[in-house]
Amino acid sequence: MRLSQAFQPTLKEVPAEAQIASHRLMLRAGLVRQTSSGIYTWLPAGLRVLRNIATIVRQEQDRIGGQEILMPTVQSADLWRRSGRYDAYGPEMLRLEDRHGREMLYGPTNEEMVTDLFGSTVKSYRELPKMLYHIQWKFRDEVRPRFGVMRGREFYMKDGYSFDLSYEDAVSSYYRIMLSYLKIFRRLGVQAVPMAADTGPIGGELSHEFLVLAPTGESEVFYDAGWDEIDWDSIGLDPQKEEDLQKLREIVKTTYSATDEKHDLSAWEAVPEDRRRGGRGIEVGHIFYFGTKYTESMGVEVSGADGAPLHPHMGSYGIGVSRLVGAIIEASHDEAGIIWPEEVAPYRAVLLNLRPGDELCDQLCESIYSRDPEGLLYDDRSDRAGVKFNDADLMGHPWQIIVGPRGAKAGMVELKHRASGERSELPLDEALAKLGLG
Ligand code: 5CA
Repeated sequence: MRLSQAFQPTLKEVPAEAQIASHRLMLRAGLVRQTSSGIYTWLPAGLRVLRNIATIVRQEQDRIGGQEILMPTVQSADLWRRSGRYDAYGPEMLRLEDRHGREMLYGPTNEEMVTDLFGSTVKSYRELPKMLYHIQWKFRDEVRPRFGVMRGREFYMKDGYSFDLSYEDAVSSYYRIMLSYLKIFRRLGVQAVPMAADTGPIGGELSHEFLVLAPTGESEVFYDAGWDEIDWDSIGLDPQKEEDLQKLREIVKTTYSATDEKHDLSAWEAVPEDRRRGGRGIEVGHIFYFGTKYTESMGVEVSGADGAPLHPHMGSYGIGVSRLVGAIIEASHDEAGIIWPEEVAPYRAVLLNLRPGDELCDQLCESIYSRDPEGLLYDDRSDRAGVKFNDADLMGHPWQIIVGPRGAKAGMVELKHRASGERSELPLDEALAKLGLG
């Protein structure tokens, strides 16, 4: 994309309403615009990040047997009356009425809808287990929407739902998802620690939140340094192997972690002092095992192996996809702007033409840009070099390819790695090879 043509309205001034870094940076870098309290339009660069996150989530869910569906945002109140949650949910639910006077709502989550779908489709134990998920907009009329997309009213969530025949199978599904989540967050370039949690309006008896450490997080967190030492990508645990899920359960049991709500002082004191870590955290995911809560209340059963009907055991598993955009920035930025992890960045590299109009600079830039016009952002604007450097740092693409008249003459470009700040002057071929554009 040529920046001269891009719809990416960067702002020089820090917007007054933005209290935390990620909110400020998202507005300044032109990722989102607020349309009303807690509701945002996603601009092209922001949408690219949102999609990149969703793609990683999708790949990892599919890898463990998840099947993607897409349920609607608008639901009927009757569905929620069947589970008893229509009245219980309270003022966070946006209630609507259609032209026939039928009560509807904008879905804050989808347990009822997916349970009904499952119940009307699956009849026999032979068809279990099943894991369905979708990535869809949700609405919760939060009392205090704040921090930009972090606590919005309309937000994008991956919600997944598992159906198993027994408690044991359902708990395996739960830990399979937990392992998948740990891999997802690792791929997204953030460190997220699972912490035992309350189940709130979703219900159930087993629940963990995943928290990304950041000083502006809404919860206080306490955890054993062990969580920082595990690389979930290379740990070699296979979510499809029961014995590996057991190993994960052992890690969870023996490596302390808790938010302030669940903090256990005596367990904390058993953690050696030099291994105690604390701070604040942003909840980017939340998983629940709630057994037969919905299958019983909504009258969903399948025939068991012995012919007797049984209520499948369920769990539900959320990831805050839009919140993650903010959380990743909270965890990865500096004074100058955003530092995108490679896999989520809107563009892998930005190409800076320091002297548009100079024949050599233009030629060199065009030849680089033509190798990957989809994956490169080409700053071909006629602005001063300083403006381009500042915008490049603000937008935070992992690499900057800098082309100036002196280098262009010698067939050299400068590469800047945004995260480390390292700069190197390289022959064009070498620079391209390093970025996989050779
Ligand atoms: N049905 C369950 C699991 S699918 C559920 O709704 N869980 S939840 O309430 O914990 O939400 C899942 C995730 O959505 C949270 O971990 C959080 O990352 C994100 N989320 C929740 N509320 C908001 C909000 N107001 N703005 C942005 N993200 C949110």
